[in-house]
Amino acid sequence: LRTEASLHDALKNNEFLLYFQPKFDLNTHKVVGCEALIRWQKDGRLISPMSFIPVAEETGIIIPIGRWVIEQSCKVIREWQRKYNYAIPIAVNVASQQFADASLVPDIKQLAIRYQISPELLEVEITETSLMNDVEQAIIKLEQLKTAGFGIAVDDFGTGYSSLSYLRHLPITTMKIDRAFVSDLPKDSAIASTILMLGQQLDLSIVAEGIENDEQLQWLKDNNCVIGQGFFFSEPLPLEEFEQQFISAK
Ligand code: G
Ligand code: G
Ligand code: MN
Ligand code: NA
Repeated sequence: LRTEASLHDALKNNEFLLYFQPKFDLNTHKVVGCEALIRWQKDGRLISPMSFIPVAEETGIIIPIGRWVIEQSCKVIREWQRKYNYAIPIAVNVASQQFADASLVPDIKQLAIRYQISPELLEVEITETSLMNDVEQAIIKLEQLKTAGFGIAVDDFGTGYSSLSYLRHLPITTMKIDRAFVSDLPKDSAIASTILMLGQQLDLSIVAEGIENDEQLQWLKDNNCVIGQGFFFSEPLPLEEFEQQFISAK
């Protein structure tokens, strides 16, 4: 049952885990980062975040769950440095309500200090829609995160209703092209081209999501998109598999 009580128990009983999806340099095919994606392991089955994140948001339990995701990611960053001398940024998804909560910025800063990780190695992914809920507050909060050195990505870009004039004032470092627009490539490329041009004008790093085939990859390379993720390269993987495939083999 996806109720607040069952999510609370899941946290207490350590039933959540993170999968990691690599992000690649599209030209060199080197891993340049990864995205942490939560799963719920319940009675031997993996439950997708799509079926519990909405309930978690409605009930407010997304705050401790989101904090758990950030803490786990900090631990992994630290372990990769310790075990493999390996450092790539890990991106965590921050839900709308979690972004609005006053504890987010102090929590992230405190966790980065506790795990002794360099803040550039932690990136927050915030959907365009969450940012536009309250632009004035978003600017204040993003300034705090940026000043502290964390990476800031706008997730699912193109699906919300950004005011372009506000976008200019948001201290973001990365824009992620929503996979809906990547899946239209190469045939329908108007939106992807526009986002890429906008990102280049604003001097942002652009990540293409949901790359599934070589035609999409070719179009993105031809249009100067440098970073991407998607099933074409790798699905999200459990920690050990990510380490085996992308770290220990190096
Ligand atoms: O991993 P998957 O593709 O099944 O994710 C489905 C959705 O759940 C995506 O929109 C993704 O951003 C979201 N999601 C995955 N992990 C987290 C998380 O840790 N926190 C939040 N808020 N959303 C997540
Ligand atoms: O909303 P967000 O961008 O955080 O969503 C991440 C989700 O996208 C993850 O659940 C992941 O499983 C999914 N995903 C990652 N790569 C691909 C892909 O190439 N195709 C599809 N359909 N989904 C993908
Ligand atoms: Mn994301
Ligand atoms: Na996204």
